[in-house]
Amino acid sequence: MDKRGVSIGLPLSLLHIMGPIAEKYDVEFIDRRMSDDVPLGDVVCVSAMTGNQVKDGLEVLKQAKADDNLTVIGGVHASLLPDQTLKHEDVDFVVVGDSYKALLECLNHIESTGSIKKIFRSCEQTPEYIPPAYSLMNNHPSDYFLNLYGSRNTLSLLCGRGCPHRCKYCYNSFYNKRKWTGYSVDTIIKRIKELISFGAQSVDLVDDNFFTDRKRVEELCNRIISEKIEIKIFTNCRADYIGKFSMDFLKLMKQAGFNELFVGVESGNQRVLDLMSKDLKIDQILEANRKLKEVGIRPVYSFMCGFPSETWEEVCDTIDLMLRLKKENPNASLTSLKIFTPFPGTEFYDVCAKEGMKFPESLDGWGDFDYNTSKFKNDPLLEKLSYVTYFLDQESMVNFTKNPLLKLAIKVYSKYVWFRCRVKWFGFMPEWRIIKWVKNR
Ligand code: B12
Ligand code: SF4
Repeated sequence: MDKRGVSIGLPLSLLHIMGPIAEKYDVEFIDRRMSDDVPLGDVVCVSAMTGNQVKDGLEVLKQAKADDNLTVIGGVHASLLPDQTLKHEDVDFVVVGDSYKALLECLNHIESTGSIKKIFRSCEQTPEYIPPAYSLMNNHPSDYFLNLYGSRNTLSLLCGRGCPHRCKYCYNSFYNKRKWTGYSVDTIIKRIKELISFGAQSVDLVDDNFFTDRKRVEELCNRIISEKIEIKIFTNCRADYIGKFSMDFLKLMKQAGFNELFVGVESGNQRVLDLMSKDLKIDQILEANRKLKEVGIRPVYSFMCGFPSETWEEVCDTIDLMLRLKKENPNASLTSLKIFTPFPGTEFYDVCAKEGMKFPESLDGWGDFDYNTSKFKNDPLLEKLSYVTYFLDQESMVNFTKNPLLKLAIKVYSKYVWFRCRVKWFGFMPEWRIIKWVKNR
């Protein structure tokens, strides 16, 4: 749990690079999501993705500069906008990309010259695999148990980087240049056993695209089964991949512990899917749904709306697809219809900028860039939909409470939302404010 009582995953970003750094330097590791401590040291390194992590990171960097220390920032945000990031008065160095070697180079530079304001870039084609340095943490890995998909003791694990696809809302084309690197089955098995030794009952694979190499997954499943490793595995998978997988392969996955798959459907309209270069057909989504139903792997489908040029009729196609997927596979879980936010380093970011959307011009501004407030379309109807569509998935909502009266109310309201979505009646809808209030409490 973090300071606010929200469950958070292992801090893999720094754990995956700090091992070799700790062999040469004294490293103190602070997870600011868990503690208010401010790092003390000659060099303070921060990792942040766009948004509130940047904001929190800047507080740390400011304090470090006030204490006369040098500062380094790395991670997704700094890698996507290195020049702008370096301009910040509290940032001395930016490290771009995945490699610990670039950070070592930066630290060597500090030792040898001491001059500041420089960007160090990872030049490796395939970054070397560095095991997460759990021993550097002040916390035990079990403090990072996630309560995901009905399994309480879930720990995060990275089995590879990158993705060969080109979705315009995703950082991959820019950050990973559409390249994929997968770690070996031996490495993954070793890491899974290690997480089990920490008490994990399930793992959340945080890869961009875990299924890029189907043969590797097959080998992994066979190893898990033959070594009788008791673990549940959660990760995401493209619908077109599932459509192409044989039933035998899906059964093997299920036997190995893949009980749920997160599937990014995004839109129910072919033009919009093509617009975002999703390279996915509606038929493939329906086929994936049929196969997952047959094999008994529960899909969790996600959806977005509010893309540049998307019409209301196209949003309605997505609502229709949400209803159809759930109807044809009642075991499926639906996320609510999320409103699209363009992140830096994606093709849609440039599209939205051309369409007139204003983006922060400084690192401070990116700290306030929030997926709740920085949408391309600020359409009140879409906002209402993003809240009420939580209730299309009655089973998931009902599980949020033990109160039988509340459960009954959710069931009744869920039927009402289904009716609204079926006939596309989104007129008088005062209840969305209550849902918003409860959700953001
Ligand atoms: C797990 C995850 C989460 C978790 C939290 C993760 C966390 N660390 O706090 C949760 C579910 C909470 C989450 C939420 C969100 N996420 Co997220 N998430 C991921 C995911 C799947 C894995 C992150 C991870 O652990 N990666 C593994 C580590 C090892 O990789 P890494 O962080 O890139 O670190 C490497 C390098 O960047 C570098 N590095 C990192 N830090 C540093 C620091 C220094 C000093 C140096 C030298 C190097 C360095 O070295 C590391 C090792 O190679 C990534 C996608 C991915 N596969 O990475 C998306 C991703 C990071 N998330 C993303 C987004 C958009 C979001 C949300 C906005 C989504 C949403 N709409 O709700 C929110 C925002 C949360 C916030 N601002 O706080 C985007 C980030 C885009 C961006 N511009 O920052 C990503 C890339 C997904 C994507 N395909 O676009 N997320
Ligand atoms: S959204 Fe998924 S499939 Fe598309 S580029 Fe990103 S990781 Fe790959």
